[in-house]
Amino acid sequence: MSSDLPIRMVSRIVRGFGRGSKELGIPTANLSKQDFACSLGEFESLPTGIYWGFGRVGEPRQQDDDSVLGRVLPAAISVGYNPHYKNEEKTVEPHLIVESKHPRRHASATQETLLADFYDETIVLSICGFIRDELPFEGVEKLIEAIKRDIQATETLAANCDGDALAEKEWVASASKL
Ligand code: ADP
Ligand code: RBF
Ligand code: MG
Repeated sequence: MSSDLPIRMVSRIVRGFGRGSKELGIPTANLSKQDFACSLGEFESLPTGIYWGFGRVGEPRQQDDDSVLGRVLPAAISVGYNPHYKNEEKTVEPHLIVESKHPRRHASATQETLLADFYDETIVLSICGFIRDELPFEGVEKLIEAIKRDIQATETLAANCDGDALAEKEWVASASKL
C-alpha cells in the first residue's frame, strides 16, 4: 500500500452532472462535501488521481434480490477535477464493481456495473492504492478505454489483496463513522 494510504471516508451520495452513466456508461457515486469525514488531513490535500479500494453503500439488509446495499464491493475511484471535462470542483467518485456473475455486472452501456440508484445513502470508502494520474483524454472513447482498464486492475487487486488492504475491507464492512 502506498505511503499516505489507506484513506478512510464516510459521506453521503449526491448528484453530479450525470455524465458517468449517460456519456461514459460508467456511473460513479459522488461523495458530498458537506457530510464528509476523511481520516487523513484535509480533503483538499488528498492528491488527485485514480485509485482502487473498497466501498459500501447503506446498511446490510435482507438480501432477497440483487441489491448490493450493505455489501463491501471493490471500487475504482476518481479523485480530482475530471480534466477531460475541466471541472472546477474536486470530487471523489467511486465506481462500485459487482462480481462477474452478478446480473448487474455488465448491465451498463459500456458493459460495466449498473446498479439501481442509491442517491442520499451513506457511503463508507477506503482508498487503498494509487493506479494512475487523471488525464485529459482527447475524445470520450479513449477515456472509456482507460477507465475500463482501471476497473480490470481494481478487480485483480481487490481479489488478491492481503495484509493492510484486507484490514481495510474489514473496516469498510463494519464502520459507521471514522
Ligand atoms: P452523478 O453525476 O449524479 O454522480 P452518474 O451518472 O455518475 O451521476 O451516476 C451515479 C449514480 O448512479 C450513483 O450516485 C448511484 O446512485 C448510481 N449507480 C449505479 N450503479 C453504480 C455503480 N456501479 N457505482 C456507483 N454508482 C452507481
Ligand atoms: N476523468 C478524466 O477526465 N480523466 C481520467 O483519466 C479519468 N479517469 C477515471 C477513472 C475511473 C476509474 C473513474 C471511475 C472515473 C474517471 N474519470 C476520469 C472521471 C469521469 O470523467 C467522471 O467519473 C465522469 O465525468 C462522471 O462524473
Ligand atoms: Mg458520478
